[in-house]
Amino acid sequence: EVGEAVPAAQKSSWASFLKSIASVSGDLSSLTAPPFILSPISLTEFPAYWCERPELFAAIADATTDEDRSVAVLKWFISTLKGQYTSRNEKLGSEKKPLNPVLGELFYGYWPDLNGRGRTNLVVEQVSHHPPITAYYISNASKGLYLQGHNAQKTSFSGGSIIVKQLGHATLTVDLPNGGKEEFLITLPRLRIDGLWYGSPYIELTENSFIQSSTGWLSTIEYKGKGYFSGKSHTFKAVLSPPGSNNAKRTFEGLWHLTSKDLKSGHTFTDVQGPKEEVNVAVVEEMDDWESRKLWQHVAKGIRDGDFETASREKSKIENEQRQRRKDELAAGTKWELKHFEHIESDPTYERLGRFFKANPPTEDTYIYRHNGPYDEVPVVAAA
Ligand code: CLR
Repeated sequence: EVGEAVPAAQKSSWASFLKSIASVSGDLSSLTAPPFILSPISLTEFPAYWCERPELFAAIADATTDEDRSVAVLKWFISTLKGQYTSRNEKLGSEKKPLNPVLGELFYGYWPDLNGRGRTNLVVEQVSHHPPITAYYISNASKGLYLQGHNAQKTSFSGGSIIVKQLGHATLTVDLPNGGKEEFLITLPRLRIDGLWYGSPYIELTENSFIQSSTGWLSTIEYKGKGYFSGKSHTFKAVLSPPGSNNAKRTFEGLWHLTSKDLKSGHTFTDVQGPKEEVNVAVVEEMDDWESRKLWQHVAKGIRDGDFETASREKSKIENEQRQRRKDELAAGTKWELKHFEHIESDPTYERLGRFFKANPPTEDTYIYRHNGPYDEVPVVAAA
């Protein structure tokens, strides 16, 4: 029988949802799911997971050698995985179906300057609705750190699990003390969503992802889950190789949701058991109408209160308004303008750095930040 974690009244609806996933491959965002699996949080909030340990992000700027900088980037990256991939289980009881952002939806936030780590700002914009694509920019200007990325997903169904191929990538630019810049290309792991049959989905990461520095240092991260051969869930092994070589100079291994070790020294590499810092956002009353938590507030309240009639009525309002907008644009021959990002067909950083490790695909598009977010300082014009 389906779903020990599924409320009795929703079992048949969960079964048909699973069937529809199996047949509709590609984009799950528009499938109707039973209420128990709905999350009140929009996908535009997800880029905040990149910076919930702001001191690890800031620490990238303190590294003094190319090798150490690549190690610091890897350490920060691995330390984000717990938040990215297990936090809904902790907060909401299982992985859930996030709200599907509307075109132009925004999410702004920041982490304050504490203990000399500098302030980190976040700007997110939904740059496509169909297929859903989310662009983001995270910057700590006082440390000279700029992360730009976008993500989309291609889903399929296999062996009772949802397989999610992440499309998109991130680039991290680091201002160096000598006035130069170092760039990192960050690719994203593949996800498998297990536990569907029982109605308690959770994510396992699979295959590889890469972090390629413009200095030539490359981190190759391999992900494994609970396997046939005594493997534990959320296992990773990362190998750091120097410019022009495939040989491991450093190896890091462990569980990305708990701790890992630097195999050379035997010291702890990552430890994410301590608390993380959620992003700070404005109060809803002061938000722009397009900001996620304001836009979805009534839907989210309905979901949280278990009032799914209100949730679905409010959701329809938003969707109808969007449909009308698209019709009006078509009639007027205009098109929706992105607010904070500019789309370009091929990302030169991706192509240049991707060549080092034969990135697949060899080119990708990107969204360039316009530096016009609410927390970007107005440049000071020097007095004459
Ligand atoms: C978005 C980008 C983040 C990491 C991340 C984590 C969870 C992923 C999400 C991404 C994309 C949407 C996602 C979600 C888990 C479940 C959800 C794949 C990659 C799908 C659309 C919902 C499936 C529905 C079942 C839970 C029933 O950096």
